[in-house]
Amino acid sequence: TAKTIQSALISVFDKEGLEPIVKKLHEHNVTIYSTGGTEEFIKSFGIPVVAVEDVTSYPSILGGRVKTLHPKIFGGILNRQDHAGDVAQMEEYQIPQIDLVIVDLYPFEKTVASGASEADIIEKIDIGGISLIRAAAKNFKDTVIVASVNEYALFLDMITKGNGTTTLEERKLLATKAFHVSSHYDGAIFNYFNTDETIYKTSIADGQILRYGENPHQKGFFFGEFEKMFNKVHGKELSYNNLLDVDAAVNLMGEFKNDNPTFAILKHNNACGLATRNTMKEAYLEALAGDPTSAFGGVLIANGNIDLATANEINQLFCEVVIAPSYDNEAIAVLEEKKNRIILIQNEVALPTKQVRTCLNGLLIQDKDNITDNKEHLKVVTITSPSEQEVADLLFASKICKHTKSNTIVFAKNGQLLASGTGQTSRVDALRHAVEKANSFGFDLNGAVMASDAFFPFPDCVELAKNAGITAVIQPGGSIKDELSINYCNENKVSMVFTGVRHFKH
Ligand code: 93A
Repeated sequence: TAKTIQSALISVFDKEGLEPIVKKLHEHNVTIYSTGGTEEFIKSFGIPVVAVEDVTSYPSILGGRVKTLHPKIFGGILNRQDHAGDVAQMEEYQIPQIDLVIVDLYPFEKTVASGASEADIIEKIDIGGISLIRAAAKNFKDTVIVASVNEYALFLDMITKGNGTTTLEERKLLATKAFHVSSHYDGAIFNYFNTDETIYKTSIADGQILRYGENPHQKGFFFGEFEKMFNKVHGKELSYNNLLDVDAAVNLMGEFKNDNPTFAILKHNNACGLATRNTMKEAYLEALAGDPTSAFGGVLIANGNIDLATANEINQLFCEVVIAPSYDNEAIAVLEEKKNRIILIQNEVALPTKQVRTCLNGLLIQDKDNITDNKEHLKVVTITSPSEQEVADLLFASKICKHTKSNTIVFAKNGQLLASGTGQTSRVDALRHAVEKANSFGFDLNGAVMASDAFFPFPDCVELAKNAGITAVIQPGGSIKDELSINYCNENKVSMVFTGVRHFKH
């Protein structure tokens, strides 16, 4: 697949860095075709160059708007060398082969940034150059494309190594980079033109204008395929905040997919109630008991079918959204009694494995936290080991902890979330908050377990927990002062397990 470069079309706005390339091409006896300014530049090194006008028998017209846009040029780039028809037509129309295209586009973004007039900006929309790039990249089997100054070094390296030839893999790599250049270029043009969100909407399939963003004075959009994930059976339009809560709910409930009937109530993206029971109704009632105050206006999610008995209970609560994989018909009829209540049937659809958010003037992208703590992760670090029920509760609490805003402390007992401290700037505050909450709703924390999303830097957390009645603790471990927390637990008959996995969520 190694191909020798015998001819090149060079048309660059920025001439910098071109000299070593043309010299190298000349060494390999490459015929060079070029446009006005670039032609002059190459000539200045005493290297022979053929003007594009001499190939097309056409001058550059319309003030340079049409220079390379001609079948003799595009034919030379796009012809398939293993295609008999193409080969015959190249002969018939006297089209010269072009093996290599080097382009540096009109500097559109720079011109916009300079505050130039609209007319000047429009003139900097490159048409011929972008077409040369796309044509050569499309025909990477036969043609080499160098679409930006940034690829000069890579390209020089390739032809030096290949002694004037390139491999198919190299050409495909350059084509990939070329399409990156062309898509970025058109994106920049779109961004310049787009000042109205309605254009934005119609330009991206399935984009949706939300009533507003997080607050009424903020505009908001959702880009995604909501209908793939859910059948909306009833209720008002989902808001920006609803969508965020639904996202949190679905991710959280994903941890309990294969468990007994489990029900969760979320507020502000955190679980304020969650329980696993033998029936969905019991699970709902025990989730509600976790924090009946916060449940008002919450987002509800079940890991299984919602039956009539459960729906009758839910119906007594004012809630924004109910999500379940299925409902009995009578249950839907009951839930529909509230006009605005959003009822969603959740389909089995895989969620993205990456997470994206804006950061400064760019984006942060990361893998999702896809580790669920299980029995095999647990390393008992204390003299006493947790009982079987405690182990089950520790893993249960850890799943909730993973989906709660850091710093977080979660208390659980017998498959029920008793309280959590969420989104605090100190872990001790999260713990104090959780104790206070549990007490205020009448929970006895004796024999309950505690999960922490990250390690304890000091032994104060285990001490406060023990005093509140906690008998078993799950945490990642890894603090230089772990020993102090372990010693305290040993002296006070609290058992503790390390997972080695931190679950920050910011
Ligand atoms: O105005 S264009 O869109 N029309 C064309 O046919 C065309 N062909 C190449 N601009 C065109 N180019 C661009 O000219 C190249 O992308 C490059 O930026 C520039 C090089 O012009 P010169 O060699 O005259 O300096």
